[in-house]
Amino acid sequence: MNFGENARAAGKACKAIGLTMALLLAPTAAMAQAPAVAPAEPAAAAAPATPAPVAAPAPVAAAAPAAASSDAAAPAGSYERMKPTPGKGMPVESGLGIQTQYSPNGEYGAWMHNAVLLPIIAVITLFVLFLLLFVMARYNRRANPVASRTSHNTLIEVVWTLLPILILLGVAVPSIDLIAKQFKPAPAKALTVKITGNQWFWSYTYPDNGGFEVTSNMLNIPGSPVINNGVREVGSDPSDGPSHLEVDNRMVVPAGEPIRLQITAADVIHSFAVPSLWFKLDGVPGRINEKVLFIKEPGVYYGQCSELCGVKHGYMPIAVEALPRDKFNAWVLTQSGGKIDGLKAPEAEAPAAAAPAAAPAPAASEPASPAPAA
Ligand SMILES: [Cu+2]
Repeated sequence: MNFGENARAAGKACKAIGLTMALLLAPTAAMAQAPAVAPAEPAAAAAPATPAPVAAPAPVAAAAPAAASSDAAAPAGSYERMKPTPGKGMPVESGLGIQTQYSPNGEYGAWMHNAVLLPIIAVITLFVLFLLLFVMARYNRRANPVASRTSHNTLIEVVWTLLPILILLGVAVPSIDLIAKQFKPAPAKALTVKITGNQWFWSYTYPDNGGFEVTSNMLNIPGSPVINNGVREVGSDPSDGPSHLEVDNRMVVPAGEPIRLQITAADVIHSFAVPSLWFKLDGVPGRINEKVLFIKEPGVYYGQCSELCGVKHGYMPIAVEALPRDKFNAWVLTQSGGKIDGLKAPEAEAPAAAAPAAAPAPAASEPASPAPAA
């Protein structure tokens, strides 16, 4: 039995090594990036909560000059609130398992869950079940009156030592690889969005685009008690997604490029989580956590605060609207104080030319006090 205990110890040691490596790798990668944070926001006059009617018609007018100046790509360059695709980026009726993934890490993680972990655990469970039943049937007192006194078998002891090691290694390699990928810092040119969790809503700041801030509240549900005063009811706009998940002002980001998300909180710990984008990171007061978000294709993706944060914890959903770059730029220009001059994306050339056109509206670099939204 010595050998059996060794096997178990080896298994545990292997797991411990895997965990230790993971723990060592992850934070270093995250920390390496941390200090760069807190881009002194120009205290942009955040006029988000007030324009309740989601400014659906306004964008057209505001975006028009930008579209005109960015020459050829003009027609596609105006912003319109995106209507979500049913079943995409949201939970589905009687759904089981992981939501369909729309990021490279998400696809990797889902593959690991579906093709590595589930089969391994299924085989092990069935094997152990078979052994239990076999022993019960074959070695009960009636079937096997004279018990064997064998206590050692070298072959079987070697097998049950090596096999768990190999299985754990097989799990550890893709697992550590995935963790390393998840915490790979964003490229220097990536767009930055700062996310703040509040009791009980989210705010999104765009330091690269003039520092404006968007406040995001859950829409009220018809026939239910009012959750957020002054916010319209879900379904009152054709672009609304599911109740409990849809918000008045979404976090709008470009699709197909890495985005640096910096997450913090104003009061208690919140957690920014969007299952279909393989993204979950805590927002901790006084700290900034950072991770890269990459969304493969345009769409609306829903999530929820995932850290118990008070009575309305269940009423602070997350809606991420991923748009093609030109439409994202058009959206930026619909925001009071929104600018595109600091554009870091590869397609930066065209919008850079458009920047002067954008500048005249707000007062250049400083806080746009003459809130044009109202
Ligand atoms: Cu919360």
